[in-house]
Amino acid sequence: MSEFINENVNKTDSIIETNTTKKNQEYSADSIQVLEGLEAVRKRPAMYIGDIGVKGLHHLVYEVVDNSIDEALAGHCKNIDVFIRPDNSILVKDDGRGIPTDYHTKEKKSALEVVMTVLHAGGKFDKDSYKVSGGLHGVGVSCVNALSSHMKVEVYREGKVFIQEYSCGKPLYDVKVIGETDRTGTTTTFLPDSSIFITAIYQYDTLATRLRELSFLNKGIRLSITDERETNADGQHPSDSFFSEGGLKEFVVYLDENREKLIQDPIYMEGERSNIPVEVAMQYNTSFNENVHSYVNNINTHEGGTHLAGFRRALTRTLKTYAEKSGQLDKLKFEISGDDFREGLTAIISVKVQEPQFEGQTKTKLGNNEVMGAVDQAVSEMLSNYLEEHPREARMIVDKVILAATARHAARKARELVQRKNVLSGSGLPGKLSDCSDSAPEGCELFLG
Ligand code: 0RA
Repeated sequence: MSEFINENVNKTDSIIETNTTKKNQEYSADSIQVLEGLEAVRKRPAMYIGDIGVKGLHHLVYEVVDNSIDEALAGHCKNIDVFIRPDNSILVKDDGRGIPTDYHTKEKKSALEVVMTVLHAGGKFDKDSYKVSGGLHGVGVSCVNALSSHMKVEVYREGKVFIQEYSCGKPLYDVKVIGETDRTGTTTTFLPDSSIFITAIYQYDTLATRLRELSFLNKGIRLSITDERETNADGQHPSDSFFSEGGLKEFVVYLDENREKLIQDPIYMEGERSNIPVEVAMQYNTSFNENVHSYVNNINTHEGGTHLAGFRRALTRTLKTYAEKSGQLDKLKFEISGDDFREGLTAIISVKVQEPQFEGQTKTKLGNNEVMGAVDQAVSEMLSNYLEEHPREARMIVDKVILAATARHAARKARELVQRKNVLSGSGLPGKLSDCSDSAPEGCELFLG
């Protein structure tokens, strides 16, 4: 984020300089600001899209698709189609309202051109729109434009087809009307600049996997991908279409496809707490692994954060309270730990946060404190309702938790026994530790713990 702040400071400096040195003040300031912005992206692309390798190359597609997802989340778009063209350029087509094309008085150009050529101009026209999607770097489509040797946008809107093309982010001509139409939407084509990216080849599976994930995270949107570089035996291009009606519930079923499930259907909730949309699905299987994924604004938060903490807290507390009430814990001689509640658990937590604070090494850890309570509340309510309404399943889950706790307890006992034996016999340990077992077994135990 600090890069962006520096970027803006530089921009302001250059505007001030321009205003005091150039005659045609306003125009120069405007155009310099635009050019400087996109030049900065070309000069230091990694700062904006992460890297210039395979990841960055694919990030360009996600950035464009994210804009269409936003339009879909606002309720105006149902279909997003991605095509890998024979020359490794990418075409993204949506059936939204179309990017506005009206004249933008402040920038003295079409709104469409502003969106395509000004850094961070994405959401300017629709302040009230529900805009939470957006890549990890949230840089907008103008960055993709800056890093493309050629880009073209077609807008279907108000009965007309508008078009503009660019080279390395610079418009080749003003926005123009090239025909009439009875549909609405936006179609964007771009060819990543081969002088910037280390690789130019798109991976079908990588894009397909992300589009599948997006379809689960945003139920009701149809996303498709077609690879025009290949032709099957039947003369068709390889293609996949993703659509999820059940959202995260289906995501969890998909993830657990090859595992034996403990309960028949995933536990699922969708709702809003303190203005934060929260969606959670969870399923227990017979394995011992924890498989919990969390998302913020469609971004996988690998490092977790407050939303995950809220989920864990609610899970532990709600299950524990239920288990205690049910009497199933009465004979248990030891404490259940948080980990025990997550053995064999597959879960997805997805929240949409208006101003996410991303922290951590890879900026994939949510920092917003208010999200913890929202998720905690939502999950507590969902889970306690579920447990009350599904006593048979509830019993199986508690049994599974007790099994995990018992196994953990037994493993610990066994380990302690082996260590104690080793310490007392003085065998199998290097000199220093063996010596210490004679003089201070207590301290040694602690040390070996
Ligand atoms: C802001 C306002 C409006 C549409 C969009 C953004 C929009 C942007 C993109 C980017 C890709 N596809 C898109 N579709 C729509 C329209 C506002 C209005 O019509 O009143």
